[in-house]
Amino acid sequence: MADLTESVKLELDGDVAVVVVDNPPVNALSHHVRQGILDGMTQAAADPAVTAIVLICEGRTFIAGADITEFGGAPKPPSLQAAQDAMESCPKPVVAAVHGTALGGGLEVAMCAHYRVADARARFGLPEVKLGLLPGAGGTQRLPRVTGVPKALEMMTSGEPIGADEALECGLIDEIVTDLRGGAVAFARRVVAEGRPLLKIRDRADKVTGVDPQVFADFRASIARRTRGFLAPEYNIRCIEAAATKPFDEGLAVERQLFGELMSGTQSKAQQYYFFAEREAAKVPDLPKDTPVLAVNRVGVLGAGTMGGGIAMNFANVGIPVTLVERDEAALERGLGVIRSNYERTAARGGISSDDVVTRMGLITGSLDQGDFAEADMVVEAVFEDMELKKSVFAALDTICRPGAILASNTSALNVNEIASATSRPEAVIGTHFFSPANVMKLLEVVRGDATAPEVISTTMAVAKQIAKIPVLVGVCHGFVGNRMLAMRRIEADKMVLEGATPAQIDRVIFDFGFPMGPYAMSDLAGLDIGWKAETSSGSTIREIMCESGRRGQKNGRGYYTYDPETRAATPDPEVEQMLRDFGARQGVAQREISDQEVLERCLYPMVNEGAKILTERIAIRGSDIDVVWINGYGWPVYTGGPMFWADTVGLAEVAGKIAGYHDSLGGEHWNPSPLLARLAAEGGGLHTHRS
Ligand code: 3H9
Repeated sequence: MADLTESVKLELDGDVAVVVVDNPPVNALSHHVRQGILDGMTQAAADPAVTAIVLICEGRTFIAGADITEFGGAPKPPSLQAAQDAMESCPKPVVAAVHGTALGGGLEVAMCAHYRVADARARFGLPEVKLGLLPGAGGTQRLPRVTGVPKALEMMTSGEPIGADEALECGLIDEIVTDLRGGAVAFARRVVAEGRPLLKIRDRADKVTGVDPQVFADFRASIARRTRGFLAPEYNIRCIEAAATKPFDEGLAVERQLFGELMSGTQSKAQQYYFFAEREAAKVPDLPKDTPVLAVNRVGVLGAGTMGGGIAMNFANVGIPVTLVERDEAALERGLGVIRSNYERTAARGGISSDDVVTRMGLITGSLDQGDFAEADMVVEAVFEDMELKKSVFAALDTICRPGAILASNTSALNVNEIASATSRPEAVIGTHFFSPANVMKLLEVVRGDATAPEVISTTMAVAKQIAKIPVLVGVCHGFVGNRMLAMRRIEADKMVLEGATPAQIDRVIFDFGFPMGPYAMSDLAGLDIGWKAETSSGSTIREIMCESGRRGQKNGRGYYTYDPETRAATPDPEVEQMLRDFGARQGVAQREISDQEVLERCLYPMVNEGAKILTERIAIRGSDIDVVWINGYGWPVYTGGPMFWADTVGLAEVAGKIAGYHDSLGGEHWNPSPLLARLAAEGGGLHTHRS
């Protein structure tokens, strides 16, 4: 056995050399890994006692890709291609042995072996698209040569991995083995004994010859909606087109050119930043490392409405039994019915099996008695957003729940400290703000009260991960991070529709920026009459005049837009626009044409300003946490990095200058410039890197 570098060693198993990579946590292709693979291949090739070589990894996974932390720095030799060439051109059979995930550069390395074996749980993918990139180590040319064009298109534009069975079926691996190392060595010996050829994927052309160009056109059309605004999916497609139309080396040149373009652009910087931001958000700096994580084996959810039902599904999805309590039989039946039809719809689309539907429904027990929460380890309240109601609910939970249970509120804005004050155990109370639909949206704002105990925080963050959410820990203030910033956008949008902009113009600008929809389309979707009462409505706000004129949003086909009853297509409503202009005129607001640029600035800059205030008040731990909230909770386009990263890209001096200008010309507390923003702008600092 010999240590080749700090992370790679060479072992001998009889006549088979085993190159072992050990670079925790995910065996990324740091320069010493590349060096080790290159040296291992070279030495084994030169050793007359060696007949074949196995490349294998220690730890939880095969190589999970290039070392992203090295991106942006000066390239360190050797290149990945040098290591790959050493494998591919090795005169002895090279077998890659895969467990865990062979991702990105990891799969690209494996595809340079002559053969691949894997254990049954291994997964294979080229997720570079999620980092705003394309596989830049030959993956764009090799994958389609193995899988064929349609599968390569799907894998590379989605970034989603495939399992070992599928990899075997499409020829990406040659065998599934149970004992990975033993199986790989035995496979290598068989290759030698049977005199099998040294297969090079680069030499294959069978699956990329004669591909109908229409395949690409159809595929582009099929992903247009979900990839709107992103550069990387199109660049990946162009590389696969090159694989189907050019010799290998020319295709490689196209790959290199397009990889370089993406790497130097802002989208990939934003998406790489986001990759680490999401992982950072899970870390709570002031929690001692040894803070226990409590067991959560049974959960209670109060309220079987849209939110409560969605929340219950999250737990059932990962096998945690849920007691779902409602006030009356009809509401409970309705809630359970919605859950069942959600599951059935997913099953009909092939997302889960019909057995899964039965299992998951079996994990959700409906009840009309809150006393059934007595055994729960965690109860999530999802009742109407009203402080008195929430306090009475928590007072009751305090008497019902066992000591040590976590009492969580799904409030989207209210003061968690005040809610906790209704109990004798404020240390057990925490906010868990799910986003709608709660079974789909990834974000979970975890709201820490003044008294919330460390183990309640650590457990809630861990449970969030267990139910596949992206948790971000925030502090108490009205609306927390997300809704507090959203309110700033709304103030300015509502002012602009009285000054002469239309809801459709504002929505278009926000949509073109990359959001899935603008504020008025979003209001129509949510329903305009949430919290509106006819008896007390006095025609004094935009929402009141909209509701008073019978507009409820999508649900009755009339909101800021009119909706086609069949297709649900939205059309701007001239009556609404006139109504808003009249309302503005009654208030003495001068009308003028508002440019798209002004719409964008007045919608987004107050949010940036508020984000800076949130950081000053330590409501968010880091600027990057705010970006994680906005990308996952509100659809802020990830390729701009989120509001904090985006503001830094625009330039804080520019943003701060505009905010000061709008403050002077428009007034309003939300335009009061954040001193932090002004300071960072003056010092040349960044919001996305700021820690509070
Ligand atoms: C590429 O390969 C380009 C090539 O085509 C061309 C080159 C020329 N680098 O996610 P986790 C860290 S692009 C550096 O919590 P899990 C991560 O930050 C790459 N660090 O674990 C975290 O650190 P910390 C293509 C990395 O078990 C720790 O590892 N590959 C990298 O939930 C644990 O990560 C990808 O995009 C990396 N490549 O999931 C794969 N990957 O503990 C990216 C992870 O300090 N990685 N770290 O917070 C993943 O998808 C997941 O990490 C993985 C494990 C599924 C592997």
